[in-house]
Amino acid sequence: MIKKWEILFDYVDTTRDGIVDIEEMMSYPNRLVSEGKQERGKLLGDILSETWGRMCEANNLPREHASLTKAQWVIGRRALTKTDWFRKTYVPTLATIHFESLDRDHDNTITLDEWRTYKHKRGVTDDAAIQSAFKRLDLDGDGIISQEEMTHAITQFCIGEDPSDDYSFLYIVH
Ligand SMILES: [Ca+2]
Ligand SMILES: [Ca+2]
Repeated sequence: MIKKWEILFDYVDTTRDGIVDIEEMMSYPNRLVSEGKQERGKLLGDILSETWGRMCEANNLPREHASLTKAQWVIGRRALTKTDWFRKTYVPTLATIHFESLDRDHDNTITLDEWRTYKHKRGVTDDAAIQSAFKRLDLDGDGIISQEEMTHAITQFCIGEDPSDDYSFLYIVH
């Protein structure tokens, strides 16, 4: 449980200084807005602001505290997973937005090429790893990732307790 939250921390900590600040946390919704997706950016921004506030509170910090260390981040994520809000609001919203942003041609499926484009942007270049991750996501083996398959992966990552059904590879950066 702790390991996957550390992986997510490294994913969000783009400056690699061992601290996630509020700007890094909000960079994804801000990017959506700058790409013209105002509505999606606003929705995700609201969700991540609430996430940030709750993670700060779990560390006895004010909601608007500007940065979290990795240890504080793990405490915050563990507290979040115990809440209904996380299961019912955060997880489905994140899954939908993540799916939409990977589905670049908007045909409601994610192809291997779309998955590869996403991983390349995150600095992953090992094509065997990219393909094996794609196969893990493609539960029914039809060669594409559906919205349901992505939602399963994000849900398992966020709230799954089964270590044999681990989706940390979604967020591994190299
Ligand atoms: Ca597509
Ligand atoms: Ca599939």
